Amino acid sequence: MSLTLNDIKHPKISTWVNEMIAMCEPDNVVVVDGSQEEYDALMQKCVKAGLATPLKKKENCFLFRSLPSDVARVESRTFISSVKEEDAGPTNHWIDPVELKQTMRELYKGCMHGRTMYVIPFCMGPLGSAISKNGIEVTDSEYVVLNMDIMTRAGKKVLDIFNADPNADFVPCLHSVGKPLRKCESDNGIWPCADVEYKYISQFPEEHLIWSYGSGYGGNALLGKKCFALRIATVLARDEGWLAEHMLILKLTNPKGEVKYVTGAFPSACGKTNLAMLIPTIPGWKVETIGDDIAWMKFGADGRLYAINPEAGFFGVAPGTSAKSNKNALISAEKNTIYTNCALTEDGDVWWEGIDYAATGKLVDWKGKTRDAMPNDKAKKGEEMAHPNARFTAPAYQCPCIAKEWEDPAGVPISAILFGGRRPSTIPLVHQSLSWNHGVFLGSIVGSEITAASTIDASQVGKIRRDPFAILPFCGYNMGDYFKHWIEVGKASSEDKLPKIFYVNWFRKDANNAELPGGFMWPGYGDNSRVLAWIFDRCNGDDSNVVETAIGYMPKTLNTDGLEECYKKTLPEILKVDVEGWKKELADVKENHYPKFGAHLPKELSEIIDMIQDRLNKA
Ligand code: GTP
Ligand code: SPV
Ligand code: MN
Repeated sequence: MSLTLNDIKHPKISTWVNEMIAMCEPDNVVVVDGSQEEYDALMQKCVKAGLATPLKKKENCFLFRSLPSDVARVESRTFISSVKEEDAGPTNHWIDPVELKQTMRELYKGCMHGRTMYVIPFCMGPLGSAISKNGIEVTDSEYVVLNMDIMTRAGKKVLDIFNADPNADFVPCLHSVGKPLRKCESDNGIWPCADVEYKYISQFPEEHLIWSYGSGYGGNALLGKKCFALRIATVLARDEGWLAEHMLILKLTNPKGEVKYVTGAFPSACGKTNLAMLIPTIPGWKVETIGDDIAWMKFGADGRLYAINPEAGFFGVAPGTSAKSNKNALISAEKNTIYTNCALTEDGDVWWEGIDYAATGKLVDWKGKTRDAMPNDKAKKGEEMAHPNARFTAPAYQCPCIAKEWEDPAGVPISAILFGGRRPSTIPLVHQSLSWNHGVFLGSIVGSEITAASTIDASQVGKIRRDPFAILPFCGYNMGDYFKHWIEVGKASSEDKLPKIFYVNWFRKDANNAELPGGFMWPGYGDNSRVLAWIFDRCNGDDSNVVETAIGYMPKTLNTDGLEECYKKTLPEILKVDVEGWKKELADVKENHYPKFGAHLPKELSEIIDMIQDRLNKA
């Protein structure tokens, strides 16, 4: 039943695909139909090639192992190739598009020898939504096809949309693992990719075009995700007056049954999936999931922002995921799931650090080495059984707390936007902005410890870097202009209709307090519901539990019923304004962060910083 090139009736797509075939010279071409039979056959091809291991313990689940040089996004090899360097801005890597295309064409020439080219018609967002957008990914990786099947709406149903309308827009996405095979050569069980210096993850913002070469992993290769839904979509959003964001979307229901929708931008591996699937520790409250990584938000006729999740699955961080921390994620990934770079147990299950039970006997680690399981998961950095950025790819519909409206083409109206990151000091547990522009300021100064999701260089992990709006590696244009766009969005509606903006920090540390697991002053996870409850009430205009401080609105206290004693002791400290810390923070923003943006920095943000500095001086 599989589709061929003749099934594509959209002239521009046919022309583009034929050009890619002429350049990449694949042995075969298949148009992906998105059926279960096709998925199963491709998976069997991977198993036969030694690239995938079926998991005896989990229905229709498979484990892949990548190479150590291909375990995460490679930001140093990611390019925003706009015509003018200034349009890429100070935070992106830039190469002139003519030059970059010339370099990459050389690499792409014949790069699919010995391989099949898969043409994947896919839709980001619910089919038929006015907010959704379509793309075509051409790839020589079966792993990519399988992941795209889970992460996007892919196949015939999207091809039908293109075939019905020869003018239907699409974002062309070219991907190759960059490992052509000689005659009779095969991958021989080794994850195909190119050496780091030949990897290129390139976005051409003016053409809405993506070219990716040399990596098969995650956001480098599943081009609907970070490349399209963020780097290209931020450009589309700027031009069309909406927001494309690195944000989870959750549905929050209070004990009275009232509902509010919340989005949250935290940098990679800083808790979006966990918050989106949280099980509240306070009675009567409920969290359901709309999305765990990306939100597209557009104004409705009523002046409110409506969000959709452009994705159809979760590409979630495995380590740290346990029945205690995120049971809903584990259940989502019980069947029909692809695991990458996890450890394999003797009885055919996956294991990772932080799964919260000891493995017994032998484990095959993510590098394929058989080792004795350790009694606990205290592996030294670099010697983990599962790679710190090991992932599961699971269909969203399998999530036990998926909201019934998660595929509503109209999206859900957003009441609150959260920003956050891993900040061991200074930033309190929660504070609310005094205005929209103050909220934009908070987004612009987001900082976090570097995690394994954003680097293949383990020595960088733990250092703090600014990651404005958690979108630093995903913004398709000048970040200063992106700040300006957020200010403009605020002008397009009124404060009462715009979402309220909050800054949260689950990661305050006190290294000297031996009582605290991991040194964290807040338990996080399900207990974050205590913070969400305050945010919910603030969105209802509840002024009964609030103090106006120098840095914004803060709770006097939170619901602490059932909170562990040690955290009752740390709570007052993390609900305080650290005046001296904030003075240093703002000085750092003024001296080291904002100057990068030069004339692109909106004056509104400089005004906010002066205002907060003034308030701190009086505090
Ligand atoms: P990406 O998929 O890379 O964008 O990551 P994410 O933002 O979805 O992060 P995720 O929810 O997967 O969490 C990553 C890591 O942070 C996991 O190891 C979690 O266990 C840990 N984590 C999540 N929430 C909390 C929290 O509230 N407190 C603490 N201490 N750790 C957390
Ligand atoms: C992230 O790094 O923010 C991810 C994983 O969500 S990836 O899809 O690889 O970008
Ligand atoms: Mn992410």
